[in-house]
Amino acid sequence: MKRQWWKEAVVYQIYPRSFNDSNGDGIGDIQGIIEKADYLNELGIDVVWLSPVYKSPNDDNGYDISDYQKIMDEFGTMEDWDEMLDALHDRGIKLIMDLVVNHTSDEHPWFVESRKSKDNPYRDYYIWRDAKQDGSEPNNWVSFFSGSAWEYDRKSEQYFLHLFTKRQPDLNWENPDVREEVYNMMTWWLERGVDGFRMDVINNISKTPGLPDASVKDPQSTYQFAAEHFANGPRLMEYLAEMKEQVLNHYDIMTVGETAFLPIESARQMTDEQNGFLNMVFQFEHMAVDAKPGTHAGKWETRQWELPELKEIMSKWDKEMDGVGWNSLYLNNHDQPRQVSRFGDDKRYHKQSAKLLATYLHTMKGTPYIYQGEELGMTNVQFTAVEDYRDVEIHNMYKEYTEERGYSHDDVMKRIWTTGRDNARTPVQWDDSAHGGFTSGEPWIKVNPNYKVINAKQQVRDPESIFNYYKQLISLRKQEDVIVYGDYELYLPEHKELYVFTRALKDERLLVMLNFFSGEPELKLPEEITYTDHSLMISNYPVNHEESISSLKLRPYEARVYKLK
Ligand code: ISL
Ligand code: CA
Repeated sequence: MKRQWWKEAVVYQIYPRSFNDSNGDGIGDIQGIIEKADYLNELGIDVVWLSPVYKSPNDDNGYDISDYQKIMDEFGTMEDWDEMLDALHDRGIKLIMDLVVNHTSDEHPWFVESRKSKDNPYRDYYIWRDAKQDGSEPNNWVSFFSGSAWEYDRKSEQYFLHLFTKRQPDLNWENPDVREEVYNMMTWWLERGVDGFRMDVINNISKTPGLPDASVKDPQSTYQFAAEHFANGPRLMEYLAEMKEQVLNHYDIMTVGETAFLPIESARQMTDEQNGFLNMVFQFEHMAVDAKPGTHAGKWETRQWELPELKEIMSKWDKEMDGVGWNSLYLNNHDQPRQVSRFGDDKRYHKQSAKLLATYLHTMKGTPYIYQGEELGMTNVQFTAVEDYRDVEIHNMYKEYTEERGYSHDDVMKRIWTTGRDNARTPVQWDDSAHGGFTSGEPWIKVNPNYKVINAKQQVRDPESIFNYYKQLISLRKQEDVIVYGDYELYLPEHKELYVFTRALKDERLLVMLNFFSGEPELKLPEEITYTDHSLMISNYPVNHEESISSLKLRPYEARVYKLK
């Protein structure tokens, strides 16, 4: 495997609206990021992935872009952006931008033109279709955010496609002019100094020709989830190859594709170090371990997750990508609930389980992604009024579930508490002052009331904190090649509580022991793991260094990493 800076890096995701507000208007902004550059540097991360900061009417918090080459007013100016890039670069931190090119905002000038008439030169920048004979939508696809994926435009008497909200029309990638506009825009940012892109829903840009009806997955619903027709379409690899040739090849950058519903063979092809197009992808299989299988609405129907299933998925991705491409490692982001609430115990074992999950992510093979506040063990939130939520997905779902599906308010709120995206979007908790020190004004979304106990100020100075544990994990990665490049091998795949694996590179070997639950299971080390000497590298409990490791009892959520000789 080739050495690459992006394999050795730890990425930190900033969701700017919720990160830090510098001017008291209640909305995080670019100057707010600059204020925290030293904090990021102290944590030791190498790359910032910045969620969208482009001009946007904010129907989907910036994932609906109306100008790719302007900064959203609420976030600042292009001068602020340049200053932020310098502030990061001065500290040796790279910046990757979010590239959202499956769709634009309906306020993008291309769409404003496109909807004017059927013969407008921009008409074909988007996906317009006639109604079916009976006047209904061109097909039965459901949008990610409830209802039909088609919106009727009265003036020009056709429907346009939107996989997300009706204010996020899908671009028509079959049109070479659209592709050229996108490539030019990417080059423009690269020339400005960005170090790469995270590509939003990039495997959705090619759709099945003819846009046929999707198969019925939810018999109660008129509209059906259509991943078989919008994900991994026939021209996807061709478009990525073109993008690589025209743009990516000319820069030393890092690229990561967001790719739900991506078959592992396609991930191999996409990230192949020789002939692929992107450095890595975010696969989603492990995000479904607690979802009811079948439809996308499974997101709102959860089940108890099982450790053997998580091990199987993660080990499969390791094995399949080994020697071909590279994996990204994440357990949460701005679309997912907080990892300590979902996979740990945010009450009785908050600190221990947050550190356990951190140990896991930072010792697997791949590039770890930290989502803002994760390094503090920030948790899910429970607002009782639906009005306190801001996410368009939550509001659409609440309406559909209470009005059309007949669920009670209490029932739907419980679902939102478990899986809603706003769990991740409450402001970062900087200190124990009003609103967690996020803003001097009224925050755009309420702060999690636990900011008095969970906040950065307290954790930066506490050597035992989650923050300082992350810091330690990140610095270990810088010292030990085996953490980055070592081969992964899983032991005890069926064990329901323990996740045990080794990493090996030449004569360097690591042994990782993780107790994922609150029991105290006994670990009898498999005989294949041979060693003459062992030394502890990191752990989330005090450990007697002389203790034998051939057989031991692990404490609730205990994590240990040993170096074996
Ligand atoms: O959280 C989800 C909705 O239930 C995901 O399925 C999510 O919509 C999907 O991963 C795509 O996410 C990305 O594109 C969306 C945007 O809303 C998300 O924030 C973004 O990460 C549309 O741009
Ligand atoms: Ca602000």
